[in-house]
This record gives sequence, structure tokens and C-alpha cells, in this order.
Amino acid sequence: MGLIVVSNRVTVAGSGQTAAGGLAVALSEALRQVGGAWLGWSGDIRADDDSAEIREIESDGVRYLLVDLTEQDYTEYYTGFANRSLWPLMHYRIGLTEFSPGDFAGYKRVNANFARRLLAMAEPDDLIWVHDYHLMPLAHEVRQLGGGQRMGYFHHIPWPPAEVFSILPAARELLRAMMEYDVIGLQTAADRDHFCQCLIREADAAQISGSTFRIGGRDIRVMAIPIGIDADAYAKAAAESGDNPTVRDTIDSIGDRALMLGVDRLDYSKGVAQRMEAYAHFLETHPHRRTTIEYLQITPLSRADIPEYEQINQMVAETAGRINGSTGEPSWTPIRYVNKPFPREVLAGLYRAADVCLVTPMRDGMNLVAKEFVAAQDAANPGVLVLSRFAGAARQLSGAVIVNPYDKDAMAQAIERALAMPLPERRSRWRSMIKNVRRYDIAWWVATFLDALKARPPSMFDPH
Ligand code: ADQ
Repeated sequence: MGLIVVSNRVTVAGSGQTAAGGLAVALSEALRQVGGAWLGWSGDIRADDDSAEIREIESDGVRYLLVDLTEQDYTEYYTGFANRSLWPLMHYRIGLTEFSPGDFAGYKRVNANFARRLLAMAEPDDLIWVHDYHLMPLAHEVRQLGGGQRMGYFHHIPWPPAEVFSILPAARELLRAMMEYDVIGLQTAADRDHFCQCLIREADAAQISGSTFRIGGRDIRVMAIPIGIDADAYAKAAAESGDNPTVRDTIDSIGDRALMLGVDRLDYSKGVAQRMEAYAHFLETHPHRRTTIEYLQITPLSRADIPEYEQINQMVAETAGRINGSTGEPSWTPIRYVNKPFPREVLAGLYRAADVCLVTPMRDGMNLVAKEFVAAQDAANPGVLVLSRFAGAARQLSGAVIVNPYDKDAMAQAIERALAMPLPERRSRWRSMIKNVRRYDIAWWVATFLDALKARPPSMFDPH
């Protein structure tokens, strides 16, 4: 029995790629631990649908199977239905949610192509673990082709209440397609409850027990399994980061000032512009803090060819420039804004050097940055995490200073509280958080999901 992981993008371990997506980071860790095969999009676009073979790479004991997309696939499946319908809707951004039947058809077509590729390589007793909103109907497509393997799906982003999800014209079709998985995992109990509500209200599923649902004689198990990080590896990278030139230069350049850090992929869900505005408000309302602090925001660009992302890119850059222009001094830049990805050793060193980390998404499935920051701290002198109540991580990291990112006053107060926090309080809050980050780490997440999947009886699916 083998494990096959399927996700939209594949990050080949040891390829030198700096993966900025949380999913990529987590799955590289998982496959290194368990071993197996990983199928997904190569990131390349090709002209002709039928000509390309699947590309296979072997690295670090893992088989990578890379599929190209056509231009049409990319537009309809990836930028269209996945990122202009599902992503905003799942993040409660109804106003940004678009729906095009053509994009939905393209999304289903790519899922059907993935299913074909998958069944060409899968053995009947393999476990198939599918990741994220790009591939919600993959189990349905696999079943259509007669595949009876045990299939699990993990949803990395939030799941909204049924009233929000049902706005999607394809809601029922998607939910019914998802019922052909055996196990579905979500990040938090709230996401799980919302999903279950959708199954009952929108897809006519019957609840058989607390976590089991039935449609048409098929049962699925729905669970909350919060994703973790490799806490020990992060702590080690942070402890050894002192010699890294980028980390050292950054620390030297900050001097005696306090370092406040933000690390986010550029996305409107991460609340980077709102965070900068809250920081400007903090500087106005706490003038004695001016020039004593520097806020470093590290934000690699993502999905740059989607119009909403181009807009947010401009908006965040303008916000940083405006605040620096109106608030800065010749000798002091209030915000340093950097769009580069960095390797783990650099990020870990910067987390450790930071006095405060601002993780204030407007909505986030989990947020791995919050956990990485906690893992990277020096136990003797830990920094303070300011965390949005709307990140899944807030359900686990109650030792953080929890904020509502929509409330500028509360954000400014949280920054002040974090900067002024005495050492004993910092230590006791950090101890409660690190306990959780270590206990529910990436190995726990992988083992918990796979145990649930293995516990399902094989070939529950009867195609006839
Ligand atoms: P993302 O939205 O990508 O993931 P997140 O969980 O914060 O969000 O993960 C980001 C990852 O990218 C972190 O591991 C971080 O270290 C890395 N990263 C960020 N900036 C970087 C930089 N400049 N250089 C290098 N690496 C950088 C989605 C969901 C999240 C969920 C994850 C995992 O949106 O809610 O936590 O999947 O399930």
C-alpha cells in the first residue's frame, strides 16, 4: 500500500525552489517523513493538450509526477474558478466572488484530467490524499472512472457558513462531488461545523453520527485536523541563524530599535494594507514610540496575473510609501517593505530577532507564520505574537495577543501592549503556545489524517 498526494502545485524537494505557499511547505515536510508519490501541476503552461507526457522526477525518496496545464486550463481552472470564485468565497469576500459557468466547466475538466493521470499510476490499495480547493471534485472524477481507492481531502482554507457558501451556483454539485471522498479534514472546529451544515442543508446528506455523513448509501467522515509545522526543525534553524549574513545585516541595521515583523504572501486575505494603516494609527496615538521601532513587512508577490492581486499589490506598495512619506524622518523609515521570498534559515532568524510578530489576516485557514514565529523564539527572551482572531491558528494559540484586524484602535492598542509586555508575561504566554505548536506538529497532522483514512474500509465505493 502506497501513499499518493495530489495537489494543484508540486514543490520538488531539493530543487532549490523557495516555496512561499503554506501548503507547499507543509507537504514537502510530510512527504519527506512518510515517502510516496506527489502528483500535480508543474507550474508550466503548454500549447497543446495531448502532446505532453507526464514528467517524473525522483528526489529525496519521493516520486514527483508533474502535469502541465494548457492556457485555457490555467485561465478557467486556476485563475478563474479556483482563485476568482472559490478563494474569495471561502474567505467570506462575497463582493469579490465571481462565477462563470465556463470557468466551472474548465475546473471540472482539469479535475477529470488529474483523475485520469492518477488512475494510470495508482494501485487499488493505495491511499490517495488530495489537497485544497483546486481539487474538490477529484474524488467524483476518480469514481466516475471506476477508481475505488480510499481517498481523503484536506481543505487548507476556511469554510464559510452555509448562507455564504450557498451563494455559489455550483454549491450543491461541488458538495455532492465531495461526498465521494472517504475522509474530509478541515482546519478548525468552526470550519468543520460550517462544512457539515452545508452537507445537510445544501446536499441533503444525513448525519449518521457526530462525524459521519451519508448520501446514497456512502458514508464519509468529516474531521477538524489543524495543520502544524516541523517545530523542532524550525527551532533549530532559528537557533543556528546567527551566522546568516542576511539575518545579521538586518539585525545590525535595526540597531537599538524594536523590530516588528510581518511575513505574508501578498493576498487580500492577509490584511497587510489594513495592518500598515493600523501601525500608522499606532504611531499617531503613541508618539513616544516614533523612531524607537521599525516594522519589516516581508511579502512575496503571488497570483500576480489575477486583477485583484495586481490591485492589492499597488495598494499595499502605495500605503507603505504614503506612511513612510508622511511619518518618516531622514534617519528613520517606519516601514520596510520587501517583496522577496527568503529561505527558511533567513525567515527563522528574522522571527527570532523580532520583538513582535504581526499576524493579522482578515480571514485565514490556519496561518503557519504564527506557528513558525512561536517555534523560532528564544525561550529566555521570547517575542510577542499579535494574532488575528480570524486566523485558524487563534483557536490554538491563546497565548498570543488576540486582535480584531478590522478594529484599528484595538490593533494599535495590541501593538503597544506587545511592545510594553514584561518578560515574565512574555515567557508564560510563549510557553503555553510552544507546547501546542510542538504537540500538534506536522508529524501529528500527517499521522492523524492518514490514520483516519486507513481506518476506512477499502473500496467502499461501488461504481454501479
Ligand atoms: P498560505 O495562504 O500560503 O497557506 P500560510 O499558512 O501563512 O499561508 O503559509 C505561508 C508560508 O509561506 C509559511 O510557511 C511562510 O514561512 C512562507 N512564506 C511567507 N513569506 C515568505 C517569504 N518571504 N519567503 C519564504 N517563505 C515565505 C494556505 C492557507 C493557510 C494555511 C496553509 C497551510 O491559506 O491558512 O495555514 O495553507 O494549510
